[in-house]
Amino acid sequence: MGTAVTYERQGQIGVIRVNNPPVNALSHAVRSGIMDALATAADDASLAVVLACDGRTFIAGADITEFGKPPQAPSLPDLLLALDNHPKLTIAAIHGTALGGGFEVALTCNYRIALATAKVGLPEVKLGLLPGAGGTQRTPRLAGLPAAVDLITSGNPIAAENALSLHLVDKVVGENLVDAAVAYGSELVEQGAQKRQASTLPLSLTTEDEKLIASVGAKLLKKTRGERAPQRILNCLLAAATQPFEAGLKREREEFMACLADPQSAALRHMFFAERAAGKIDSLPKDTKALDVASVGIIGAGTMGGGIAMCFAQAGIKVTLVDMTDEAVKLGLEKIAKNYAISVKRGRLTADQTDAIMANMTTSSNFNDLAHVDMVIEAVFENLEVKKDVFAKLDGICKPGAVLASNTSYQSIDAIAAATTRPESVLGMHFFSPANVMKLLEVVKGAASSDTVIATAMAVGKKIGKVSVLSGMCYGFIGNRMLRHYGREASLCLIEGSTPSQIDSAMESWGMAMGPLAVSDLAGLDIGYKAREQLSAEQKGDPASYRVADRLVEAGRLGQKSGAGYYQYDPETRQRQEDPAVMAIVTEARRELGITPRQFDDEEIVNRLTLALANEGAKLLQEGIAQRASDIDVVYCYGYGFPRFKGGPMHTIESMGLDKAVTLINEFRDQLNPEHWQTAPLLTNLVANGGQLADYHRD
Ligand code: 3H9
Repeated sequence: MGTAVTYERQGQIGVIRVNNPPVNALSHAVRSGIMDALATAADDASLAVVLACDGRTFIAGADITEFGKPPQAPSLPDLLLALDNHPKLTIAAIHGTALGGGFEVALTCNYRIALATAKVGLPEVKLGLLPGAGGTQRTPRLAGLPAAVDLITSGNPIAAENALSLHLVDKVVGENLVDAAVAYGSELVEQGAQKRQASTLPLSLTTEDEKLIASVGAKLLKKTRGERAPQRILNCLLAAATQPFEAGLKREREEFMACLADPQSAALRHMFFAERAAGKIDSLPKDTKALDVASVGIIGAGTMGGGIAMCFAQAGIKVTLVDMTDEAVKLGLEKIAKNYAISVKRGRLTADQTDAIMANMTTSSNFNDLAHVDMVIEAVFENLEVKKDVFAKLDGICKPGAVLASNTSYQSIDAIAAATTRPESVLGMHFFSPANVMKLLEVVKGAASSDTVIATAMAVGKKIGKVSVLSGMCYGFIGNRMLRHYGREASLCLIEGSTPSQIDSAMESWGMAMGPLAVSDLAGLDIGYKAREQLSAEQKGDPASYRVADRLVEAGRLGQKSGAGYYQYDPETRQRQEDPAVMAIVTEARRELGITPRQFDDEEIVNRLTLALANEGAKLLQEGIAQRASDIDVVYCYGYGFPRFKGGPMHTIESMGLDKAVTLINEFRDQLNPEHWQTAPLLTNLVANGGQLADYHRD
């Protein structure tokens, strides 16, 4: 049986225990161990069998690292066939999170008992998969089709009590789970309980169900922007309600295998591990301890500062929100309260919850009130001199050891740190707008930032629910440095012959949450315009890459805030519409620069924009600004609306083939602009040596 699974008798009850840290995933050793234990239990004198797990959780699913490798018998479906046909009563004892294949194991048992703190769910859709071991067939038979549709297409786990009310769990206990499960088993035996197989429960399709499946399908098509697993899940659920169990199971297997072979699932599985890898900092000594952060000061009560304050207050950390005047902090706080009022109205939070969050916030217009906080995050105007002044002031006020962070998007952390006498305490914590919604946090390491300060920022990021990625110091850090190249190519595609709607639609159909020009309109075209005003002609680069944007601003088209930018916006719905006036501006800019427009196809747009990102990403990787390629993917998927089902820009080129990516980049270099398209040496080297971005580590 090995060490991953053990079997023992407690009186008349056999107890199978899985012990496969950290999450008891169904690796080959676990599958074969359970299979052996079931065989032992079938032949001994036990009257019922409890399946329980050691450690922090019940089985949290198939072992994701095994996907894509040659299958090893027994497969999970084979194991579940043996479990379903087992001669004894079977009882799953659930604690922690019974997820995916783990919950499918539990659903195949005859009875389920759970700790009140446990959660159950079928999160496969988040990996571009579907429950492939009977989950799509057993769940609707136990809980009904509407509940199954919700559980499996959302992938979100539900609490034990909720599962109880949906008949997915039979009993909930507060403590001593395994003892309670053994007692439950004895009770069932005494009562003469029969084996109860979800597979034999009846299920039919009502007209209401049919309507539900059609409407959920339509909604998901729009929401998931091209993900295929949700539709495949609905196919399986439809089969569950219209076909015998065996036929439904066969359909599920076919759809599961199709998902597994789909590059979307490979990308989503890549993202699963990428998110977890991002939290690990290779250069930090193992014993580095993060400081406790119980209180934080946020400087700047504008949109950004307010959003950051919300993140901390929601995580139970005391916030002091500071701005120059009482009026500014009052306005900031009102805006926060308004945001929470909307959340209450939409049912996302209760009034009591928002009161508790607001109670974590105090405001001040006096920097001296930051004397005792554990961490300060500066979110003032994006100007180096202003930021240096703030940090010099903080240096005189804050207690020794306080972490001093800047939310700058571009400025040098080293220059900011040099304004203090404690550069080791200074680093960047770059949030993305709206800060209370966007998951990404770039933690920017300055030359002097200490290990403790870096570890603290990463730990705090996790505590406030962000996915944190470490970036080294360069202009724009990981995300915005790459974005310049993406934005440049979008502008060049426009002036060379495309249209705003073709560019945005091409990128959106490919999977981006929003096309690049629509994003510029949302952010405000005046921001880039003002930034360019500070630059020399040389720094601004190729005029073709900003001429149209300049002319739009000069025509008063600042983006959504002025009702028009690259598009015209409906004042009520904010729906974008093409505007002939924009194409007149584009035509004039082409004439000024002597550009003859040409036909564009969507593929060129997608290739130019994604390869511009990835090529710069490879340079960041080689320079050591990013720790690993997958960190860059996390930055783009969580901060810039890159589709997770494409796995980020680096995974995109890895999966298209680095040789093909380099060939295209070289073609762009030769045909478009050698300065814009300097092929990253790392990519050329990897192609020459047959290497992979995923394996690249800078020495
Ligand atoms: C499936 O079941 C398909 C079946 O329907 C059909 C098959 C035929 N496999 O997240 P954490 C690792 S699909 C391998 O930091 P937490 C994880 O990488 C699967 N490894 O902990 C990390 O490693 P490291 C459906 C896994 O406490 C470590 O465990 N199930 C797996 O914050 C700790 O993870 C899911 O999708 C796995 N299944 O959260 C559940 N899971 O330390 C996926 C975790 O080296 N898992 N690891 O970085 C989760 O959602 C969370 O891990 C969980 C714990 C909530 C369980």
